Amino acid sequence: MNDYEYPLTMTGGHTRQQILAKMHERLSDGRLNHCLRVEETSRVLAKRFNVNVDEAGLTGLLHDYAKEIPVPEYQQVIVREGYGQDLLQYGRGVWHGMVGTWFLQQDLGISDPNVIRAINRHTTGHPDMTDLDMITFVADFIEPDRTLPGEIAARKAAETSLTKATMIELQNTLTYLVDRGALIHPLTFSTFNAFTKRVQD
Ligand code: DGI
Ligand code: FE
Ligand code: FE
Repeated sequence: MNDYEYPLTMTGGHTRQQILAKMHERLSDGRLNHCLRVEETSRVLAKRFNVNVDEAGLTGLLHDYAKEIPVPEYQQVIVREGYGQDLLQYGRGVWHGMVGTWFLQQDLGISDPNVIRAINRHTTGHPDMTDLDMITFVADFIEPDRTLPGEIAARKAAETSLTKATMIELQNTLTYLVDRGALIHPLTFSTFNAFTKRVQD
């Protein structure tokens, strides 16, 4: 079991035990364990690519905090907090990143801008993703329980390049969404285009 403590300035003053208790209220055991694996993987990637290990670890731990919040609660927040009507057509798959941070701020007072940004961007990506953003994005995809061919290829790429690993994940996600006939968020497309150029540079 991981037992990393994070600076209280980053956690809204909460200890690890308090954060885990709150996560337990919001998440199934399976998803909570996924979060713990993403935390671990994020810390490994942060050391490998010289990114702040506390920021990466805490982001990994909290990235899916809002994944199981009921749909009507999301719909209320999207309307009331001015996220825009357009976002309502997507589902929790898209909402739990960009709207999920609202719940993190409410429940735990998490406001570290780098942590919030990386969680906001962890599902769709963003054309301007930072190394921390890419670490969260990639760790989510390559944590040890992920064993599909695309995930294995991304894990291999992440030994040397966050950009290449991110690109593999974007290709897999887009293919998956197209095959399912799902609505694709504009950020998913713009991130894919931006990374198509980034890997060429
Ligand atoms: O939360 P996780 O399952 O660990 O991983 P994630 O945050 O990357 O979410 C993946 C889900 O989000 C997966 O079901 C695909 C979905 N998704 C990603 N981009 C888009 C999307 N769904 C829609 N409809 N549109 C997108 O652009
Ligand atoms: Fe997620
Ligand atoms: Fe996840």
